[in-house]
Amino acid sequence: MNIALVGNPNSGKSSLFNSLTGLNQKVGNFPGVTVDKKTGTFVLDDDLTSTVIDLPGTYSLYPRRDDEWVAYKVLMRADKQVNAEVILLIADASNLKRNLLFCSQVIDLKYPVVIALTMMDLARKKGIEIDVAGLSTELGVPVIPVNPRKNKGIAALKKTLAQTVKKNQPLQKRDFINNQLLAADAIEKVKHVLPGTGDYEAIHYLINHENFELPQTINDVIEQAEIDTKFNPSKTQAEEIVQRYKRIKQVMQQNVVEPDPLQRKLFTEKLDNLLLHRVWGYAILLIVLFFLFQSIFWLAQYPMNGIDWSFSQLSGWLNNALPTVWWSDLIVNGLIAGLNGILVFVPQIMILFGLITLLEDTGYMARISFLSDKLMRKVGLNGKSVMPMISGFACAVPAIMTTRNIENKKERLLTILVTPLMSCSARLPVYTILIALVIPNKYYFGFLSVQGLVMMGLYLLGTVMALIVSYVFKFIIKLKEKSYFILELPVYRAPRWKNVGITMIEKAKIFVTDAGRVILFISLLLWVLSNYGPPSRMNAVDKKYASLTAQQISPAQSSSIQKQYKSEKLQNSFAGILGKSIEPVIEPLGYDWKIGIALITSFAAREVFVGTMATLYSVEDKDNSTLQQKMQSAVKEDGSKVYTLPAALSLMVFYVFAMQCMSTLAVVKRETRTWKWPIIQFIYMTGLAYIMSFAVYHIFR
Ligand SMILES: Nc1nc2c(ncn2[C@@H]2O[C@H](COP(=O)(O)OP(=O)(O)OP(=O)(O)O)[C@@H](O)[C@H]2O)c(=O)[nH]1
Ligand SMILES: [Mg+2]
Repeated sequence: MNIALVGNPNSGKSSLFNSLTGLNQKVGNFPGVTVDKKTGTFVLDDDLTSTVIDLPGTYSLYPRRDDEWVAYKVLMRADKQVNAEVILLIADASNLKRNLLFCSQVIDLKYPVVIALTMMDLARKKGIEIDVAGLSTELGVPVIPVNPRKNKGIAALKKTLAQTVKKNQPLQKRDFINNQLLAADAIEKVKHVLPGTGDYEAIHYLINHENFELPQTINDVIEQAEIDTKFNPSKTQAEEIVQRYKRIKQVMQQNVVEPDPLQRKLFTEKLDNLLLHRVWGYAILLIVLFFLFQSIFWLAQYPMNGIDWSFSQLSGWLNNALPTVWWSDLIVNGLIAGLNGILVFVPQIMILFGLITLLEDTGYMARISFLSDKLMRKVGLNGKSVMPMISGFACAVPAIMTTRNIENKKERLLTILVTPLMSCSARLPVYTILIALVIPNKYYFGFLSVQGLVMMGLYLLGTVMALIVSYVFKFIIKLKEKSYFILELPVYRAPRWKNVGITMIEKAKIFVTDAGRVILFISLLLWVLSNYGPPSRMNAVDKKYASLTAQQISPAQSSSIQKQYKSEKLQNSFAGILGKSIEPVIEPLGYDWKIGIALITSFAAREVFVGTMATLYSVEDKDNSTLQQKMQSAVKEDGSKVYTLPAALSLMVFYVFAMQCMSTLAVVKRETRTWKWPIIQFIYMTGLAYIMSFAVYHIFR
């Protein structure tokens, strides 16, 4: 049995989905969190297992955005993967009137329906009283109050669902409104070619038939019917809404007692007076963002140092314990170094995701959208672009998917194009290690960390560039469509700490497994590439040093010769040859061939940078020093330092702008349905990276 969960955005669908299935579908206090379908199963009754499908929120059956289309297609039986047999409708009791519009539309589609009434606690606070039994009689479907946040009412809901599923409840005869009145003749013609279609469903076929992949013959008949009956879609829609609200008004009058709207001021409204204030609102916003970044850097440093220290202990111990054979080198310098490179960033990623979840869960994210709409509009974006952009600080892939809730096509495209400029968590490791190399670890006033400020500067650089790029593209991309910004501001809610905790752990897991796999694979590959080379060249190096070490020398000389030997071997290895071959291109940016290797490996995914460095430096050097110490002492052939301030800054800037992520390109292709935009994105971002790094290197030199 398939049960589809539908309802208005932010009404608690995903929360209920989680309560039913025990899964952890993403929940957030922001309309438009779910943008795709997600399936789970649960035991409905002793002997009955059901599948539930969580869907994006929809305000009405007239979809405007891509995410609304997902739910609409399921409801119109036009989604081949989902066959919804029972509809679990979610209605927000604190906004009943608006929610009933959608409910009444779904009821008229003639599905077996059960309504779950969420937010009863909020409705009560607002002073709204609902006669649930009366409402159920009036609508002709079961209505069950639930609170998925507190897991209340779930048992009763399951029982009712089981009854509905089992007894195959006779469907309502009477429509909520008389749909026949809207376009009787046209409806009859549709029903003639699509037998078994309900009146209201027929209206939707008339309006949206091109989107349902119907056979051409049927499409032709429908189009002919429209012409013959002079069917006017927008007039029909408008009339339908008026009719529905008329009836909803009656239903509300009979079953709902609403307080005088002026009487009570909710906590949310009082708080919004401050947080959306013309001056204070923006000041608070800046402070919030400031603390967001400071805390990522500041809070995470302790666990990070701990992890780094443990790994250097571990590899020191292994170095002594393992016999000196080729695979011990692979384990210590390939595997362990690669693992260290992954795990050390887990604290920062967890903190970043935790804080973003907190912003979303409390409802403040929606206020950020609201406050920034004006600025965003100037550069061709929209207040709704802010949520994807801030999520882009974590990872561009899910962020680009959330752009589905932007109505305007051009604004959505611009948001997709610039979101990867927001510094994602994969860049964090690169920034962290480079900052530690060249920026002093000093504090102003005891808490303002200089390193933290530079970090913030990098994030800001990406953000400002995103706005500039959008502004430029706004003039280049020709796509005209009316733009509007409608975002429902959700009420403030206490964050659910469990949700925050789960998100943090989930994201850490995903990072360690997904990124980890890539990093480990590339680390190992790199270890091979940097230990082996064309035999002729490697042999020549071997020979040269064999004769050198044969001479009588002091131990100090011998160790320095050993180092030179290893370094020369690395240069002649496959990796070395690769890095050397791109050296001419990157030299103007201040990089050496080792950085060149890192740039090549991190074109698939940026996370690989640190692992690459770890592998490259450990091939040359076998001391137990940390990667940072090794990089610190790295020198070029002429003896000058590799990681000077200009070179490191230039490299940071390169990582701010360059498009080095296959997954992002793939998701952009999927969302824009063409290769054109990912290709443009790749070219403009990489070009920008090159030019900006060049400029930075030459300014600071
Ligand atoms: N007070 C209260 N809050 C609730 C209740 N049900 C859900 N919430 C909260 O409402 C917010 C939205 O919940 P979601 O489950 O993400 O809503 P959704 O319908 O899936 O939203 P979209 O995916 O954006 O359409 C979350 O902050 C929940 O914790 C309820 O019964 N009472
Ligand atoms: Mg959801």
